Amino acid sequence: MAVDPSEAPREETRLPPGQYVPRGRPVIHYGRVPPFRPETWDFRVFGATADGREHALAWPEFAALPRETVLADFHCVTKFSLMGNEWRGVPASVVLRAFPPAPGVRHVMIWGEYGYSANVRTGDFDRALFAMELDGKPISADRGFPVRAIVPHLYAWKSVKWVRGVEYMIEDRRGFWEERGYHNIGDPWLEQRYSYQEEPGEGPS
Ligand SMILES: Nc1nc2c(c(=O)[nH]1)N[C@H]1C(S)=C(S)[C@@H](COP(=O)(O)O)O[C@H]1N2
Ligand SMILES: [Mo]
Repeated sequence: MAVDPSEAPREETRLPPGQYVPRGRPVIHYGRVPPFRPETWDFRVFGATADGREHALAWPEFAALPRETVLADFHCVTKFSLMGNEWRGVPASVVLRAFPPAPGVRHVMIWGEYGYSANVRTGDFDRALFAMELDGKPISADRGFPVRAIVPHLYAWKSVKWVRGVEYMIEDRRGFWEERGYHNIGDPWLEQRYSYQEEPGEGPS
């Protein structure tokens, strides 16, 4: 499926409050870029699965899942935005259908290498993509090769690079940056940047 960027609304109207378009295309993450070892790489689906079991997909199995293309902007909470990225990969909805969560699951923890994590509500997860390509090429190592999550409608710290799996959760729990003072939901259009802005019910108690 090809995406025509000229059909998207203009950049100015796509910029959430407080964000700017930087020169260049910043790369940022906490810690080091992990190596990719296809023989040992797997994608785990665990926690409250419908069948009560943990599932693991080896690299060839994950890479064979159906892919889609998504044109999405990318908003870092430090206020830069990367506009008009064409991501291609496995929709999270494909993972949800292949390995359904148990009834009662309302949250998903997306796990990356080295224990990086981000929590999202299942409704937000359903709109995410496990991207393997950016603008027609495999994602570069520093942007998350071989697989990164893209949660296009939430701040970019939720878009976990070097993804290794998802955990279905009945109770909400904070991920890496959410534990360190960032908003549990992180909607850039509502400027949900910090945990002190959370309304009752928006975060785990
Ligand atoms: N595994 C992992 N993923 C991560 C991060 C990280 O530190 N580790 N940083 C997040 C943050 S804060 C941002 S803004 C984006 C940056 O993505 P980019 O380097 O492709 O611009 O990655 C997100 N994904
Ligand atoms: Mo960020």
